[in-house]
Amino acid sequence: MSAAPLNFLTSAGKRADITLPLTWFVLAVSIIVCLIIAVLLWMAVKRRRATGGAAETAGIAVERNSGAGLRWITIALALSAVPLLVTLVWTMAALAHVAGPPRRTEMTIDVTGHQWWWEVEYHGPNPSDMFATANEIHIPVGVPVVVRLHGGDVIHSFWVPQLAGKTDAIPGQQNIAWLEAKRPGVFRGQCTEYCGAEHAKMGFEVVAQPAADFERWRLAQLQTAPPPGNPQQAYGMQLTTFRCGLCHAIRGTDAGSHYGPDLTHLMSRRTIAAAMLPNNPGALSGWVQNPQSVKPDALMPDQHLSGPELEAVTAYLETLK
Ligand code: HEC
Ligand SMILES: [Cu+2]
Repeated sequence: MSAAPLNFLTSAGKRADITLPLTWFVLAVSIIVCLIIAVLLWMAVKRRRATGGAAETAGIAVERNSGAGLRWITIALALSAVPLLVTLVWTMAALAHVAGPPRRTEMTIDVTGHQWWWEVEYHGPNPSDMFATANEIHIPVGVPVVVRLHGGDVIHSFWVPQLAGKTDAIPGQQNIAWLEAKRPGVFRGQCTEYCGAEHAKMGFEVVAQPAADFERWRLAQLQTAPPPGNPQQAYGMQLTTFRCGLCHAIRGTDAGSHYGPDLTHLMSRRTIAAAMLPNNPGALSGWVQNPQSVKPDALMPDQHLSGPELEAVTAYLETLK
């Protein structure tokens, strides 16, 4: 079951724990009700099957219309009200539990939905604790994390089925979601509000880590990019700042735009292009040269670099650990 990354019938988080039993209950009740109706219908048809054509059918209908069945209707209504009532009360209680973040929260992050990727910003007590990343959210295990959701362009929706339900990310408004993972792991998320051509290719991952690993990751993300180590990387850095800095930031270099994903620690991420490609050198240089073939209409144009230019850019990007 864990092989299906968006499987919402397993839970690894506090919020999913609350909604999952309700999901199973409603599913079970629905199946049972459908079965009961099907059986009753089948029995009725079998018992009263007419053999004498239209006249007999009419006769049966008139003959049986004595009002004796009304009692059964009352009983059935009363019976069906019970599971409906249970569902109502349970839903209200579950909503009350998952809606707001718990009172005691230690961490708040900002997540912005863009066509078609996710910007993730971390903060701390000092301005120097702030950094941005993309499409990969790290959280410490067992800590409730408040996620302030924003819409960068159109309405998106933030969903990590194994951790929490859906919350919309709306331009001009701040919605609050929260995540709390029970165990370490990588949990796949997805945009679930149609937001244009590449909506289906707008995924992300939540990486839940033990506190010490998370802290190590956070400190590494705060670093600026290292200087290039050889002439090819230096040439790559020059090209990257010039060609890509219009849209991307690499902290510590002149590339400072936040139009596209922050690339400062690109190589620390498991995937690129909003969880669409594995992050390896082949996929990376393929994406840089021809993003439009992976995600047609993505807001990164094909780059038309020469062979040596692409090699240098890739060599430089690979230093962004
Ligand atoms: C016109 C703006 C623009 C330019 C120029 C541009 N990009 Fe992008 N880039 C984007 C956008 C927007 C995305 C997000 C695309 C998506 O996933 O839908 C992106 C995504 C990426 C990603 C994937 C990042 C991730 O974590 O998923 C990489 C790597 C990347 N660009 C590298 C480059 C390089 C290298 C160059 C220069 C050779 C470049 N880009 C030029 C806008 C741009
Ligand atoms: Cu979408």
